[in-house]
Amino acid sequence: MKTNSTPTRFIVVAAALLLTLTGCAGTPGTPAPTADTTPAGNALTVTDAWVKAADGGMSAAFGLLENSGTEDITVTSAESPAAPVLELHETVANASGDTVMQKKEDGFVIPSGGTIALAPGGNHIMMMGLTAALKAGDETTVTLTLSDGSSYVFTAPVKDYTGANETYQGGTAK
Ligand SMILES: [Cu+2]
Repeated sequence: MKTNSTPTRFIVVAAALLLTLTGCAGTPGTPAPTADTTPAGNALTVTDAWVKAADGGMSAAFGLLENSGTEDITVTSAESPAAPVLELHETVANASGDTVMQKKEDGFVIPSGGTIALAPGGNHIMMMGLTAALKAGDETTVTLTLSDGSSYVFTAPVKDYTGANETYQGGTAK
């Protein structure tokens, strides 16, 4: 009798402990805190956004991008219902001295605590193959994808603007 009871009791206790642990793990609770992994999208703000009015073809989106975070933010791509293809462009002088725009392969980098301005004649978000005319007074949305996988959506009113019609490197901006 005596030699039997001790192991049995031990097994019961062990089983109860296992149940407790399993029950604990299965309980829905608060996930482990992820303190210093704030998505870049939370630190980004876009103000003074606007899109150039156009009957079709190409247009561009502009605005002031501000980074209130402690890490640099890189915008890697953009999307909008206004056009199937959006590209991040910079404006540069080419070998013959003409002002041309081209894809900014490394994306737009907004330094920690700093800003970058997207403006005619400078960096901008190119919209190619407009799905419909963009008329002054309309508005559209632009979604920016950031290098950490987070995103930022802003609404931009459409405005008439003439000037800064740079040539697209390898094509014509019309
Ligand atoms: Cu462009």
